[in-house]
Amino acid sequence: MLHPNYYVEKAKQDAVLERKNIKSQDYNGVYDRYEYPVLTREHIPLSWKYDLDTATNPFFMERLGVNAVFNSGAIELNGKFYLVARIEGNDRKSFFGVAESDNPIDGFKFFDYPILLDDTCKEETNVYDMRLTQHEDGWIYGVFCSESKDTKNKDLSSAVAAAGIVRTKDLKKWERLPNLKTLRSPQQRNVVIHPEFVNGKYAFYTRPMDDFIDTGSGGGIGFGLCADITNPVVDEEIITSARKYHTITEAKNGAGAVPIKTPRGWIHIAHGVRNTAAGLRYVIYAFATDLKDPSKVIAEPSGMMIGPRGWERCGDVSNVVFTNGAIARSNGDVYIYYASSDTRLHAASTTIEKLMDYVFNTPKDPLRSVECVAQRCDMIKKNLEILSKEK
Ligand code: M1P
Repeated sequence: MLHPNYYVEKAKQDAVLERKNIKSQDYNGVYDRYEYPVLTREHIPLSWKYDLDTATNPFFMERLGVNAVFNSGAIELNGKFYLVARIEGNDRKSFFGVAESDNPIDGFKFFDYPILLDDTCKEETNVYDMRLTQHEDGWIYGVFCSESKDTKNKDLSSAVAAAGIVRTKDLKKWERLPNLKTLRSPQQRNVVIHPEFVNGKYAFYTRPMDDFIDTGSGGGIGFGLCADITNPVVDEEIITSARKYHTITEAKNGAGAVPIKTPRGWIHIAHGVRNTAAGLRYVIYAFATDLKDPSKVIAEPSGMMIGPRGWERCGDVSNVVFTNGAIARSNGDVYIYYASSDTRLHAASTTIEKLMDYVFNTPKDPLRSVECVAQRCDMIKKNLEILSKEK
């Protein structure tokens, strides 16, 4: 006999899991938002939080609570949709859970257990933000942030970020590989494996950083090649999408979803950060790189693609939208999974055709107010001519 509150909580959870998602009224022509998040802490199985034994938990208390479910890798496999979410316990430690659905926008249910990584990295304290790459070598790679205490620094909160790597064929059995070594960057976060070999080598998008929070001299999203994935080392990192003064990437940026291959180039959906009096503000932006040379930026639409709106602006780390997963379907549909304020995960839908139009036909940021106004006035002038003919 279970505690009566179990049935109450189970019914509440079933309602969340069975809730159908609907497109929101929010319009921009580039993508659609959805009314309900696709993953929240309400999606976490009760068996992950409560001791269901009434002898040891007579008050049906959460013993191992979960604070947030957010930044998720995403993949479509054998006709099903999978999210590998960052789950943060009440103890501040993050871990990964795989959620499965028959469709991309609702009904995601977690596997029975979270992912228990091989304990190969004894100094590692925290793990988060897995990117899932279906690589042409036949493996699915998961690259995530592996965080450890910086023992060389007296500051208690000083940490070191590195890129951890796992691989799997079925999202159930995960093999851990050594962490990536980047010979010229002391810290790494937001690392993504490119899905194809480049010059016969594995290609990594990196984010060179001098420090745990500040990227310092790190100039933007890096790109480097690695000959052996079982002993992963990147020597030279060149900058693809660079940080720029007075733009959405001024403070830092980082690769997000695995790049999407389109007839005109690789489309990247990344995050950009700027500083404000209210703290760091994270938005999502897009750019394209050359099909043959995925490090060469060939289109860079101005500004943000997704910014935190309405209730997305509030949460554990407010004013943040962040993506590390998207699914591009063979029928041309694209689902971008983005988290808001480090608290919950949302879906946005678009198509390859719309993304190409957005990335290649949206004007570039001219980087100065006066030129931005001139750019806008050109469009207004054309529009007024069109509208005058409508009368
Ligand atoms: O809190 C916002 C994000 O901060 C970090 O991203 P970045 O490395 O670009 O600063 C990550 O911890 C990420 O998980 C988090 O969402």
